[in-house]
Amino acid sequence: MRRAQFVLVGLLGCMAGMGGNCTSEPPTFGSTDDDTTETASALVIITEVMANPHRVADQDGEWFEIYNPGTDDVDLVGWTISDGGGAEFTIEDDELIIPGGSYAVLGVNDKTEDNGGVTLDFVYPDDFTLGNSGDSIIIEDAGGTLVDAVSYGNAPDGASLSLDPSKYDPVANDDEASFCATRFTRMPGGDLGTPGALNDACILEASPGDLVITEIMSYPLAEIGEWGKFVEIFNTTSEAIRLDGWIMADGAGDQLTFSSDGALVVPSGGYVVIGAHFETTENGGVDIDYSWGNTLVLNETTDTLTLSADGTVVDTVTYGAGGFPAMTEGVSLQLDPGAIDASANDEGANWCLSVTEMSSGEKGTPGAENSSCT
Ligand SMILES: [Ca+2]
Ligand SMILES: [Ca+2]
Ligand SMILES: [Ca+2]
Ligand SMILES: [Ca+2]
Repeated sequence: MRRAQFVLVGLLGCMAGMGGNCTSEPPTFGSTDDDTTETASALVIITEVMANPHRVADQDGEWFEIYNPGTDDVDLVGWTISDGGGAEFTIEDDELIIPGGSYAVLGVNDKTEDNGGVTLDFVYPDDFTLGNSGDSIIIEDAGGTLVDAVSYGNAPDGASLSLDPSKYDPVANDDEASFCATRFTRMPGGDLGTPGALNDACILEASPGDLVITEIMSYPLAEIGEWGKFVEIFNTTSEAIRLDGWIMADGAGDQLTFSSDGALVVPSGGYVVIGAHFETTENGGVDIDYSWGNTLVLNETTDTLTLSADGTVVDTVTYGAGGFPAMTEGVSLQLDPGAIDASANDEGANWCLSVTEMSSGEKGTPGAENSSCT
C-alpha cells in the first residue's frame, strides 16, 4: 500500500514575522494523491521538516520530526526511511521507541553547538539530505508498509515546515493547507522551529470572547509609577490558549505581539497577568506572566485595550469613559465576576474599583478572582 504524498510549493515567500497564513500561493498536489488509501491509524506521522536552516549549515542543521498520535509505544527498530534522492537508512542498532503522544526528532548532526540547538533522538547518515527546493520523506515499517510520506516544494529559509497542531492526523497532513513555516518559536540557534515539541499554530483560531480583559491597573501609586501597570486576562474556553502571535494594542495604536516560545499560556478558566515590568521590587510586588516593557503605555485615566489574534478582535475595553468608574491612584479597575464576557465588559456598570489590598498598599487581585462589584 502506498500512501498519498502531497507537494508543498510557494512557501519561500512565506516567512514567519510577515504575518498571515502560509498558503497564499496554493500548492500543487502530486498526481499520485489518492486519499482513498488513507486511514487514521498511522503509527507515526511526519509533523515538521527543517530542510533549509539559515543560521547553521544544511549538513548540520537538517532534521525532521515525527509524532506518535496513539497511546501505545511505537518501536521503530527495523523501519526504513528514504528521501526523494534515493538515500535511505534503516533504524537498526539505535533503539528508537516513541511513547504515545510524543515526538522523535531525527537529524543529521547531534552536536547542538553546530545544529542550531536541536536535541536529536536519532542521528541519520549524512547522505540522507533534505533538499531546499523540493524533496520527500518516506517512512516504511519493518514489513515494508508505508507509514507516512511527505513531499514538499520549496522549503522556507530559516524556518521549518510545520504541521498545524489541529491537523495531527495522517489524512489531514496530506493537505497542503495544513502546513506553514513555523511562525513564532525560535530554537536556541535562532531559526524558527519546534523540534520535539508541539508545533506553532499556522493560523490563530480565536473567537470574540475566548479571552476577556478582567482587571486593569493603569494608575499605580506615584512612587511605583509606570512599571506598576498591569492587565489581567481570563480564558473563558475549555482549552488552554497559547498567546504567541496574539496582539494587545492600546488606544494610541501601539501593539504588543506576544512572543514566548510557547511559554505564555492562559489556562482554561484561568488567568494571565501582563504588565510593564517583571521585577516585583519595581512593579509593586505583582507577579506578572509577561512583560510589555516599553511597548505599551497605558493612559492612567482613559484608554482602549484591544486583544486580537490574526485579525480577530477577541476583546476590547475602553476604560475611563461611558459610565466607567473614575480611575483612582493605586487602585485597579476590576470586572464583576458575574460579567466575564467580552460584551459585558464594555459596560462601565460591570466594573468597579478593587478593594483587596496588595503588599505595596495598592489594591487589586492580579491573577486571582475579582471581588463582587455589587
Ligand atoms: Ca537542505
Ligand atoms: Ca514540533
Ligand atoms: Ca469587550
Ligand atoms: Ca483579578
